[in-house]
Amino acid sequence: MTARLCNDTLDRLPADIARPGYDRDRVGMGIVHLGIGAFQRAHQAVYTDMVMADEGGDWAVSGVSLRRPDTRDALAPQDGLYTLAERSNEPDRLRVVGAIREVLVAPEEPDAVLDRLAATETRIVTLTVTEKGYCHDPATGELMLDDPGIRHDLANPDRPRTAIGYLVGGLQRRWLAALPPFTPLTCDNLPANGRTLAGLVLAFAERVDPGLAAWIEREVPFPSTMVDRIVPATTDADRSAIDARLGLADAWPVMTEPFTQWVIEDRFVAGRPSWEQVGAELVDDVAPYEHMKLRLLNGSHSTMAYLGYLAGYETIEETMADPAFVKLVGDLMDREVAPTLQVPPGADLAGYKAALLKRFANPGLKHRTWQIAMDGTQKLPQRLLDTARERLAAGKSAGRIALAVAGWMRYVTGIDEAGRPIEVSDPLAAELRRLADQAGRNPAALADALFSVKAVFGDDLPHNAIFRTAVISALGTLLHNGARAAVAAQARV
Ligand code: CS2
Repeated sequence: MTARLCNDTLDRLPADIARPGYDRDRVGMGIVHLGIGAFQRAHQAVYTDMVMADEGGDWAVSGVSLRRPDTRDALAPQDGLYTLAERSNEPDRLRVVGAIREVLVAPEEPDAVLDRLAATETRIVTLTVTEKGYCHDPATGELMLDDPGIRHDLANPDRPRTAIGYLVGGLQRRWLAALPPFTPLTCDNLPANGRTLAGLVLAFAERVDPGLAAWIEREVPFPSTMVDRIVPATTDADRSAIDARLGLADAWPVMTEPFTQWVIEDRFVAGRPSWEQVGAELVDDVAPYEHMKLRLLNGSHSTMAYLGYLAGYETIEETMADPAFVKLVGDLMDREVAPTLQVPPGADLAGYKAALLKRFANPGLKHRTWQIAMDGTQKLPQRLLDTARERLAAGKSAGRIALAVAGWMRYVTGIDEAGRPIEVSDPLAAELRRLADQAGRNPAALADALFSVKAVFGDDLPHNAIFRTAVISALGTLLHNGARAAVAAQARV
């Protein structure tokens, strides 16, 4: 049997594989990460690993799984080590990352997680819990007090289930012990993610203890961030390929692209790693970077996910091999999204868009359209609908966004163009299916039924006659002629 990757086998790695450039036993813990998964392991953990290699510092990470034990089960026998593979059309570039010191599984040991959050040495709490992990209304950004997780956490503060419950529980313990707070640092693709998180934490804390809420409001900064790196789910074929290169077994390597970007508002209450030394950008205001990334990258991703899936394409790369899709995405970026952006200082918008088209076509990534299609109700507002709102308010058209939204509507009916079931993964999947089944396949009826989901469309968009007409017309083409025809028709405009 192949030996496992771990501290004791690190020196057996082939020379071309990078490894932690510091003594892992000599760096202390400084960061707790909520929602440990592939994205954090390909992004924040790597920046922190590089900082510790450059200058040491007590920034090792305690990773927390809020739900499943699988990451802990994979990484604990490996002393937290795992391989990061950068894929492109060249051979994979591999490095073993050492920043993660332990993985806690919150449902099994809520006390241990709260203790970590309240520990003196914890100075930053990073989060990647995905959009739905914030228990907020995607259209308004407000805490959903009737969310079952939030209700549970308000009633059971010592064994929370949600990220918000843990953050407030940890801060409350520090407040009661007269310890300084930590800096919560959200790294999810939410609009104004730091400000949104602050609102959610304060709304929850207010119900726990108004004194605690006042302390948080006064003392705790919530920097916003823009995070960017494409990280598809690891497959068994990836595992075998990595094991063969390592000569060791790694139960959960992470696949990614060479590109990476992290823009962070520089507001920390108890220090931070020198992430700017290893490529992160520390700025005063993340908003322009966030709009550029969420609207261009993620907006295009969601467009390709729904329409590409319906057209029968399994991956983004396959979708990008279809010239009509390349044209649609290029036009969406150039003609509909870019005019809404305030370009960040020093950024080259044309270069950014061109790089995105190349990143999407990366042949090594095999990024599934189905994976990106997940949780559309949580993603559409910031990725596509805010752009549409701004355009409509300025008297401009939003036909490509309307087609993308129609693609989502067609997708959540749960039946593909060949009549096969689609496994729609979304917190509102059942509700969407019910609405779609009731409405039937009449484009106007189906569009109006789904427009009624306020958490996605708010009160305004469904009443915008121009947008509604454009969505109904695109949905009609999708239902009658299919996604390839609808995309080809849009490409001719
Ligand atoms: C993707 C993102 O799954 C998705 O919804 O759009 O995860 C995307 O790959 C990242 O935001 C890239 O930074």
